[in-house]
Amino acid sequence: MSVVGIDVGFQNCYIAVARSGGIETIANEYSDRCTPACVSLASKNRIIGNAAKSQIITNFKNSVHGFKKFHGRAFDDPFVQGEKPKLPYSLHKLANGSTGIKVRYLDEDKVFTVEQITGMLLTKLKETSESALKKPVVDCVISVPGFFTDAERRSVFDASQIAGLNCLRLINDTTAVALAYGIYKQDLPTPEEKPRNVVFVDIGHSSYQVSIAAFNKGKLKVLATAFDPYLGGRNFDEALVDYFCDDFKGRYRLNVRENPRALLRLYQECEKLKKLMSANSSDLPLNIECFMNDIDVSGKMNRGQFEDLCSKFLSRVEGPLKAVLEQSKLSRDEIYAVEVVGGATRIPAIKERIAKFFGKDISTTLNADEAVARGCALQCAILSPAFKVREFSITDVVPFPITLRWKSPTDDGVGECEVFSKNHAAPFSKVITFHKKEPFDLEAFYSNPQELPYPDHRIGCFSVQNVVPQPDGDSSKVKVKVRVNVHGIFSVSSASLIEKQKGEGEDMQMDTEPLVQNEGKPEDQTKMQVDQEGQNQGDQQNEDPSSCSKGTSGEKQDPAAGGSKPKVKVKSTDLPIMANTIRQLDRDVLNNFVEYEGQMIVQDKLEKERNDAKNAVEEYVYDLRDKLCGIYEKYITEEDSSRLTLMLEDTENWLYEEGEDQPKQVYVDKLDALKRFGQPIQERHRESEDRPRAFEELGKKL
Ligand code: ATP
Ligand code: K
Ligand code: MG
Repeated sequence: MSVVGIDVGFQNCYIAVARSGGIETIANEYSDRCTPACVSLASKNRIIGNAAKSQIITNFKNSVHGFKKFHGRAFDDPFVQGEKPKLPYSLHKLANGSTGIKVRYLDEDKVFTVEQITGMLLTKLKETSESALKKPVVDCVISVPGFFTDAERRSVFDASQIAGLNCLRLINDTTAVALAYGIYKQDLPTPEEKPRNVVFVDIGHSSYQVSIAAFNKGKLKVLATAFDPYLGGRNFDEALVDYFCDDFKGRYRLNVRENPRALLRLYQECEKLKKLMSANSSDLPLNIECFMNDIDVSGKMNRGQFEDLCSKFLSRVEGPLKAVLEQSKLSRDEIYAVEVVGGATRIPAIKERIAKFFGKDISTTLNADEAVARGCALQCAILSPAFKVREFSITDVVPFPITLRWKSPTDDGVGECEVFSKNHAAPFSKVITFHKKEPFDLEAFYSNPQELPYPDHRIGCFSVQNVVPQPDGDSSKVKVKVRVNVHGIFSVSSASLIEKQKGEGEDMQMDTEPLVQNEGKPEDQTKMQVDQEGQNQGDQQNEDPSSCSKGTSGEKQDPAAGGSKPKVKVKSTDLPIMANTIRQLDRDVLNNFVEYEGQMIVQDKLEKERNDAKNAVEEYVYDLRDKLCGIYEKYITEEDSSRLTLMLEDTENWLYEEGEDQPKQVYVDKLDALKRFGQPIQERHRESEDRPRAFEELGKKL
């Protein structure tokens, strides 16, 4: 079983794999360790990754990129509406209100969901890792931004299922980085000593995340996280594009914004220029030939100018740093190091601001591009029973507090309780006790809509069913387990009805206030501590992130029965829970997507075989033609040679004309036909090559 970690970036994806020698980042068929998050749809197949990126300009309407943040978002979502005019491809409102992506595929108009598009990208990444490892890849850990809400996380998880992956954990980007930082450190403080506090900053193409983690030997605990979900390298590209659009309008009278192709080219050139400016502070040129209306354009920019252009973005660097430090309650001198990753942290002005805020040099000991993927692979290794890895416990945080609300006879008709506070440890389960006579609904939502980078603060409604009063007509005690699971997703995961036994009635709590009981142990402590023996943790593996236990779990212990009190005999019955979470993809629809992805994979494979067959003909033509004037010259009569040359020329012309687009078999037959002439010459050549060699061998023996 392979152990793989995947960083699905807004712009760049990386795959890392755990091997006995350590963690390695995998290169794709272009020997590139970075696979662009780009999917291009065509009339015969899908083109994904590097090849798709090179089509962004030529096939702009069907080359989908910049889609990561559409996960879990409605079409009417203000973020989606804000992105829409900037995209070269079309968005489309789906029947369930979600964001669809409209493209031409197999010569038909098609609307794909974002789960399908990410599913395609993940299929590509899966295939890349399979061809590097030469074995199937199923288990993996995938990174998500720490600020992703439940709807976004579920959507990414669904994408992994479409690609046939078994995602053991959706891990927060900076948590993966913290793991990659800590697991191999030999000099961490012992558990009794003061922990080592490290700040992790990740600024990618689309967003900015920061967290502080406390390390001791064998463990890391995230203390706090903060974000600017809308600040990343793309803002800096946009600032340059805006500048040059104005510049070119003034100097060349060009309206670049009206020409999607030119605009895309300008984006690419501006990104290159931005990267150059990170290494160079002098004036740098920007030249684009045949840019628009046959006009060549040129401009220039230097780092100082660039920083002025981007001052409003640069001033946003400090906010999250301040927020994370405040939440952690640490002082600056309690920070051991500030580690930065993500491409945009290469911008000198960003680095300077981070260093200035913490009053210390920033460290770049981690690979800025690959650290997230490497952390994912390490987490996958820890979770996989198939792999032995050093024991390391990870405690993450709940980034946005979560509240439960229910109907209550007192409290103005509604009861409410914050079940997970900000920065509460995660994953984590809690048991809440209710006193009810009938089925009831628990509505879960994020407590502070104003801090949420998502327009809907609801999480979902969980109906606890089959609740009945006690035989004497009293309320029943209902224990409800709520949790934030390993993917960072909330659920009401189980419920049970506790039946009074004789003699127990007196000390029952009759209030309607819930009794919140921490289960004592964060889930993480039991789930993450995979020891060298590779302990099986089967129950965690195939977890549906939104599933609720339908009354099959074995949670029968009465938390109140613990401690010093004498044990009370109780009978507990598991209750079914109906979950209705927001923007949840219907399971039947998901299954159809899984099936459709399979069909598209087959289609791509057939198209690849067809293309390979065509290329084989072309290669044979070139190869034989070269050899006819070279090494084969002696083995064919002049007359035959010119006949064959003519035939090769015909084939070449055919390949550009009616042979351009034929079924695979046509190419196979064509190649066979050519080989009938070519092979005898090849044979004669080989025989004559072999003859002297055979004599030599014979000579040696004699
Ligand atoms: P996200 O984390 O937002 O999902 P991502 O993971 O795809 O995005 P990264 O690969 O970390 O993003 O970073 C890509 C960004 O970094 C791009 O905006 C790119 O232009 C920028 N970048 C890369 N190298 C440099 C450089 N030398 N100077 C400036 N910017 C750079
Ligand atoms: K990345
Ligand atoms: Mg990233």
